[in-house]
Amino acid sequence: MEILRATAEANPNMALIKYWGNRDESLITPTNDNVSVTFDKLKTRTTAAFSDKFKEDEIYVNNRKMITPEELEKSILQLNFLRMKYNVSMKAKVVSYSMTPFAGGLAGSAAGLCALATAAADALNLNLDKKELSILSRVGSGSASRSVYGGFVRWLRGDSIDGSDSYAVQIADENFWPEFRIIIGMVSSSEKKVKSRSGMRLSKATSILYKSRVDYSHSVVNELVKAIHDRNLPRICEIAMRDSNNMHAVMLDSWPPIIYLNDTSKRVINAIHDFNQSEIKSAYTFDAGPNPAIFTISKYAKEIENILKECGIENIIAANVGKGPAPIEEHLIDEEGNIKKHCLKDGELIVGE
Ligand code: 2P0
Repeated sequence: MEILRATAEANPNMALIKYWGNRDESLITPTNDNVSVTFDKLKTRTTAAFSDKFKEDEIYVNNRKMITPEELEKSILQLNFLRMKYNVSMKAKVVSYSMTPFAGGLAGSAAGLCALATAAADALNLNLDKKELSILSRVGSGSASRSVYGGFVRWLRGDSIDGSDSYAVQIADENFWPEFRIIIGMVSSSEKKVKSRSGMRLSKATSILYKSRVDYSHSVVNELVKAIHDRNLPRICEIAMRDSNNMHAVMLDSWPPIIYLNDTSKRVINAIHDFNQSEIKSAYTFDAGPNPAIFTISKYAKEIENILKECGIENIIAANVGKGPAPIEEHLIDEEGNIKKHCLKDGELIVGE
């Protein structure tokens, strides 16, 4: 029986204006437009194979079969959406290798669900345009909708009830600002206690500040887009820091409160403000975890790395602006549908027979 397969790699992204809550959680349509930059480290490679001989969907991530409903949820939601929308009946086998630490608040699901959407659409020859690919990525994981583009990206919240106008558009491509850097400090790679999706739900339902966050982000998003076009680092950084602080204030204002920042995160916030004293040259931002990501430009990158070290962070990843998803010839599933051996060696994915 025939097997249709394709492989893609996708990069993660880091938000400058965050997504934190949905208009409709089943469709993953955000309450506010949000903006990110795609970066060129911690990518995910995924092979998707479809065949009538597969009896059920099987998902493998980093050489481990996903078993629990929680582990399977995002991929299965995406595959079911794809089957319904594009009239496909075949089950899928998915093999994915994520070079992102699992659920450490490091946008791992963005690269993962964008790579799956890209590979699955290619395997089925759907010829999706970027808008359709962004929507398919979105229903797996909201932030994945932004990884369909390299460079700086805006995810439109849209207004329709079916989610058809909620997708990503590119603000500037990956070559627009070669000096821009994203420097990530790995404070923790352990599983986060409150998953983003349930945290967002709780904030939207209980935070008194939530509505003002939505109004505020709406009021500032066009200015951020302009600041990116102008390569206005101080303005970009101020908006990004204030948005991160605003989101974490909403998290703390949720009931019961959600706290992702730890003492190291707070040391980084203070150290960056010290570094920015005479002029804003960098910005911290935190997702649903304690790991800081610092936006800056190349001439300050070494100083930023030293600041993170002084804050007690040893594991630092310095990334450039990255590109959108790309097809890969080297599959993780062979022609018969068997998983090929694969592992990471010196930062490269080695694939055997
Ligand atoms: C973001 N985050 O804009 C925000 C900021 C976390 C904080 O998108 O439901 O990976 O975990 O798959 O899209 C994290 O959530 O969603 C996220 P889930 P996603 O990047």
